[in-house]
Amino acid sequence: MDNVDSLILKLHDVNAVKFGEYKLKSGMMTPIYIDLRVLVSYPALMNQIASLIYQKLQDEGLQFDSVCGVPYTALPLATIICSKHELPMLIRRKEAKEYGTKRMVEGNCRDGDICLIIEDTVTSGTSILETAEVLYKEGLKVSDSVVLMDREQGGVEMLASKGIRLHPIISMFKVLNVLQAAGRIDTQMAQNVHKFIMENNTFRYNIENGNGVPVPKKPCIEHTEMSYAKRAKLPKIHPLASKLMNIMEEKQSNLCVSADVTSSEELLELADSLGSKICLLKTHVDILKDYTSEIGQKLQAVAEKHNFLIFEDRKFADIGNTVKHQYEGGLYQISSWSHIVNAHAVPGPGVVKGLNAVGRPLGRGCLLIAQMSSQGSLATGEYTQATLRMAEEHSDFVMGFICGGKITMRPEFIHMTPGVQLQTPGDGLGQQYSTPEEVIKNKGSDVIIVGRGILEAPDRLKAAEAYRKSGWDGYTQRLALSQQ
Ligand code: 5BU
Repeated sequence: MDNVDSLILKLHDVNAVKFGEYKLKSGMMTPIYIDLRVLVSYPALMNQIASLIYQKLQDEGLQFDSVCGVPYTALPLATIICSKHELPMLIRRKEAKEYGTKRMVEGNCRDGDICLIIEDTVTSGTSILETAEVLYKEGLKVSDSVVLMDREQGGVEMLASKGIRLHPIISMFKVLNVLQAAGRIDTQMAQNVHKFIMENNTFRYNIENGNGVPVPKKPCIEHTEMSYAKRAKLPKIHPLASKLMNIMEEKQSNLCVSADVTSSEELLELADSLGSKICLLKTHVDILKDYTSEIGQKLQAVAEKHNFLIFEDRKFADIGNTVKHQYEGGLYQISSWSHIVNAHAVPGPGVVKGLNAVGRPLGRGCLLIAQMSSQGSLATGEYTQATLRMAEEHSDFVMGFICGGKITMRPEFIHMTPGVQLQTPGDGLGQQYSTPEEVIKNKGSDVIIVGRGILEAPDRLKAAEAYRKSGWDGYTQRLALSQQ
């Protein structure tokens, strides 16, 4: 059992993590309550947490001149860390003194110094922001904050929008996983809490329970949509998602053509003729009737010529060891030529771990299938949420999702949506279509995936341009709407 797992169990033992009906500072009722104030009675636990926080700030390579704990719970934690590692500390007063200097911060504040904030638990991020604002008034800068527990309710995103990077050590989903695996809570409780967190994320779009179609819920905290160019520069973004977003911005295209053709010649011709219109080419290599090992290399050359990426829509769904072979070997050797692949979350995290072992050293990325466009799809509700959680726990390889629309407000993840056409309602085989405008502007997705809307058009190039324009218009309108 690793350090974090054993800590979670100990926190549960001392009632620092409780389940029931509790009221948060905001007045909101919650089925899970984290109260780390009791920790001062458990010195060994205090030391363990202080070590974890110090480890985190070292792992992240954070630069700072002083440390400030958010009063009161994080104050003794900051004290232990600063004392042990001889770091200068600052104390933020909760209330100004009645006499003397009336200062709100104790300790030496030098203009322009960077102060690292330490916090025990984050919900929306407002406590950290309040502390940062007091520090700003003293001329200090705050760029990073380390928190032990992240309730995953929008704190990371809210603070990022204010220029503070939050580095959480333990997510609420991790707490649920560990406690459930140890038999401390049952599946029903884990699901209830999970649902609560997802539905009360102040920055995340809500996921409707019934059919899994994400509906934009007005965020409690104003959120400004970020441009692809801005998202490409986020510190935690997957390098390939960053590259793709830069391509999208440069080519003004969020169009992925689904090259569902059965001859290699047609595939290469399609890639070359539509290359200038697309950011991504999606393939089903196993439908080619004349596949040869040069196809991958030839496709790569066309992708380089027109500056787009390749996405093999392989939909891996087996145990880690098998997908490793399927990705790397066999006839198609997918990992050698496809920048991106996708996978179902159904097998559990092993599928991502297996793909990661092959793909990450090659700089590849993976999309998880969180929702499907086909009628009656089972990838809805709880399943979508579990997929999201898996992506969050493997964000070093998972760069985004296949989904119907935006399912997370984390801007480093990219959303790609198939089932897009300008006209047809369906294909008689269960495919369901939405328009580019609906998918990008209303549902908040990033990339439209279009197959037959372009392939079956009398003039493929003209159709690709119509989809490119429509998708891009949806994006610029969405940006404009969020800035009003
Ligand atoms: P269409 O011709 O635009 O309907 O093609 C859609 C493509 O996207 C096709 O290759 C499908 O295999 C793929 N697809 C999809 O349609 N729906 C999904 O949920 C997923 C993939 Br995942």
